[in-house]
Amino acid sequence: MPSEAYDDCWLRYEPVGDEHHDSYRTRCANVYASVGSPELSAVRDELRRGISGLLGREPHLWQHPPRSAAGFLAVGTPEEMAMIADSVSIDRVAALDDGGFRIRSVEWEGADCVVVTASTDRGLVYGTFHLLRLMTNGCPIDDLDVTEEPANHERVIDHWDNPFRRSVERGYAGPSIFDWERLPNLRERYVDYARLLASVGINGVVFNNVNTKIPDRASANEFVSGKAGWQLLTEDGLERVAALASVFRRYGVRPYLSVNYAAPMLIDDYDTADPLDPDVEEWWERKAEEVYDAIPDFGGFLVKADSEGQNGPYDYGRTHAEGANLLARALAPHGGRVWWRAFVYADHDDRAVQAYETFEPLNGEFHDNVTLQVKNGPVDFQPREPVSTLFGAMDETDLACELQVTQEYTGQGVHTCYLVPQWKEVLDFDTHVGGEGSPTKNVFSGSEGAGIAGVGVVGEDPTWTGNYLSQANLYGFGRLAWNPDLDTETITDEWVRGTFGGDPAVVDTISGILHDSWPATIDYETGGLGLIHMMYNGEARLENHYDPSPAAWPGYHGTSEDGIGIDRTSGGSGYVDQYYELVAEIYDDPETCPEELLLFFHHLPWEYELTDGTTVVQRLYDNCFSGVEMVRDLRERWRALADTVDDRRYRHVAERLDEQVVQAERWRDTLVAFFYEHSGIPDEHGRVPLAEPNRVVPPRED
Ligand code: GCV
Repeated sequence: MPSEAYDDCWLRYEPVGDEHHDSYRTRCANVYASVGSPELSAVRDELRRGISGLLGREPHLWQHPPRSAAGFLAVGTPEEMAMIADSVSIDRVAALDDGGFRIRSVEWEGADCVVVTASTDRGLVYGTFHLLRLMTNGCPIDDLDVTEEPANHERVIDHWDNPFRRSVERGYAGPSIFDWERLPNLRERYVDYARLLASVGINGVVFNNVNTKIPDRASANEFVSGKAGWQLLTEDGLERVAALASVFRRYGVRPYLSVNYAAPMLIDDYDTADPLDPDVEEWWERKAEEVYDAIPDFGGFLVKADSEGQNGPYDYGRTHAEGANLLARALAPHGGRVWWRAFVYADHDDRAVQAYETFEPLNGEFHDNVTLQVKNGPVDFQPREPVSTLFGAMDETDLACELQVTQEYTGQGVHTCYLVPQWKEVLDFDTHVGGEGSPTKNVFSGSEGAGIAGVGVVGEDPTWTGNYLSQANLYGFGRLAWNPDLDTETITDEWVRGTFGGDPAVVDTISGILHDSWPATIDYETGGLGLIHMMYNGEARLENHYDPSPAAWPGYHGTSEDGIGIDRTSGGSGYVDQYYELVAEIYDDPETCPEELLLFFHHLPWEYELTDGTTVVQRLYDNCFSGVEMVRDLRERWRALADTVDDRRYRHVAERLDEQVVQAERWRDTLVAFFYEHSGIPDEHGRVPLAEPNRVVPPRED
C-alpha cells in the first residue's frame, strides 16, 4: 500500500512468474529513457515503480544507450533518440494521432531491446503503461510489434465533486479526494489518481460537479454549506486549479472545469448573464484569458444548463446553441472547448423524448469547439435503457457519449455490478445513421471534438471506488474510451490479472462474477423487460436511488390494473419515431421489440405472451427470482476464493456480497408484491406472497 494507505488498484506490479522473468530482465532491467518534459519524468517514475515490482529489482536508468548491457528498454521520440530513429519507421511514428504509440522488440548493435516510441510525450506515457500492462499480464515481449492510437480523441472523467465541501454527488467512496481548502498544497494521492487515469488512456478530468450551484433540494450527500463550484473561476480558485493541473499534466491529463452559466452574476454581480449581451460576452473573454494565463493547457468548460435548477440561456429566452456558442467564442482563441450537456428535461409527459426535441433542431448551429454531451440513454443511467436517439440525429454536431462509472442506480458502493457489458451494448448499438452497420461508437470516434465522458467514481476511501470490484468499472471505462472495439473478456481479464494476479482459478472466478453481475442487477432491480426507475425517490433528502420502491415513480413504468410499461410507440409518446426508420420499426412492434426493452416501449397486458409462451407478469416474477439466485451464486463463487485472495480484500467483498444478497431479496420481494398487487395474477410457482400493500417503501435508516 502507498504511504497514505489506499489501494494500488490494477497498478500493483506483483512479481512476474518464472516463465518470462529472464526475457523481461534482459530487455527491461536497463532503461534508456528520454528526459525533459513533465510527461517524461512521469514515464521514468512509472518504469522505476513498475519494473521494480515486476522484476523485484530497480531498473538502471540511462541517458544514453547502455552499450555494455545484453539488452535494454528505450523510451523516447525518434527525434530525440537516434537509437529509436534507427529502430522504427520515423514516418510511421510521425503519422500517429496524439496519444498513439509504437512498441517494438528490436535487435540493436547486438542487444535485445524493446522500443517504446510516439510522436508526443503523452503517447510515451500511454506506451509505457501499455508495456507494463503486457508484462503484468504475462505476455511475451521478445517479438512485440504493437501500434495503438486512441479511437476517441477526448476521453474524460467528470467529477461530480463539490469543491470545498468535499462531498461527492452520487459518490459512494467517501469524501472527494480533491482537498480544495489545502490546495495549492498537493497530495501524493493526486499523483496516484493521475497514474490510474493515464494507465487506461484517460486524457481529461473535470474537477468539479456539473451542479455548480447548490440546488434548493438538499439530497443525501450535498447539503453541507460553504463555497460553491463557481468559485473555482476566481483568482483564488484558479490558483488552486493550476496546482492540481500541474500534477495531471505530467500524465497527459488535461484539466477542465464545470461552470455555472450565470457566473458573471455570481462572481461579479452582473445583473444579467444573457448570452447576447456584449458585456457578458466580454466578461467570458476576460475570464477565459485569466484561466489560460493560469493554466495554459486548460481543456475547457463543462456546462449543465437549464436542467435541475442550474442557470442557462433559457433564463433569457435564448437557445442552447446561443448559450453554448457564447462560451465557445471565449475559449476558441485559446484552443478550449465547451462540453454542453444534453441532459435537459422539464415537465414533458414522457421525459425520454425531451433531449431530442430540444437539441435535434439545433443540429449544425453549434460552433466547432462545442461538444454536445449526451447520456447513453434517454432517461438517466438506468440499469438498462435503449440508446439515446440523439446519437443518430446530430450529424453536424460533435457528440460525446456520457456513461456513468459511479453506480448511482446499480447498487452504489455495495452491489457488484460490472458495467462494461452495458457500455459495450451502447457502443455497438446500430443507429443505422448512414445505413446498416453504423454503431454508436462511430458517431463520436474519429472527430477531434468528439469523445467519451464518464461520471467519476473515486473518493477518499482506501478502495478508491467504495468496493474493490467496482474498480473494474473505472478500468473498463478508460479502456473502452481508448478502444471501443476491445471485447469485454479482454478488458476483464486484464483488470483481474493486474488487480488480483494471474492464478487461473482466481482469474476465472472473478471474471465470471463480473460477467454475470450486470444481468443479475437488471433482473432483481427491474424484472428484466425494460422497466426503469423502480427505486426510491420521495422527498429530496431521501432521494437515494438505492432502495426499491416502484410505487414512488408510477409515471416511469406505467403500472396499472390492465398492464405495465410505457407506450412510446408512434401511437403513444412517439419517442420511437426519433430513431432511424429501421430501428423505429423494430421497437414499434411488440412482436419484434427485443424482450429486454419491451416495457420501455410498450404498455402491455399482464398476460401478454412472450415468444416462448410465458406471460409478461410471469417473466417479471421469474426474472426477479433468478436475479437473486444469481447474486447468491456470485457470493458462493467469491467464497471459494477465501484462501487465495488476501484477507483484507476477501472480507471486504464478501461483506458487500452478503449485503447485496439481502438487498436483492428486498428488491425482489418489493417488486413481485407490486406486480402481484396490480395484476392480481399469482406466480405459477407460488413464490409470491399473496397480499402486500401498495406502498412507497421508505429507505432503510442505517
Ligand atoms: C449531477 C441525475 C442525478 C443527479 C445528477 C444529474 C445530472 O438526476 O441523480 O445527481 O446531477 O443526473 O446528470 O446532471
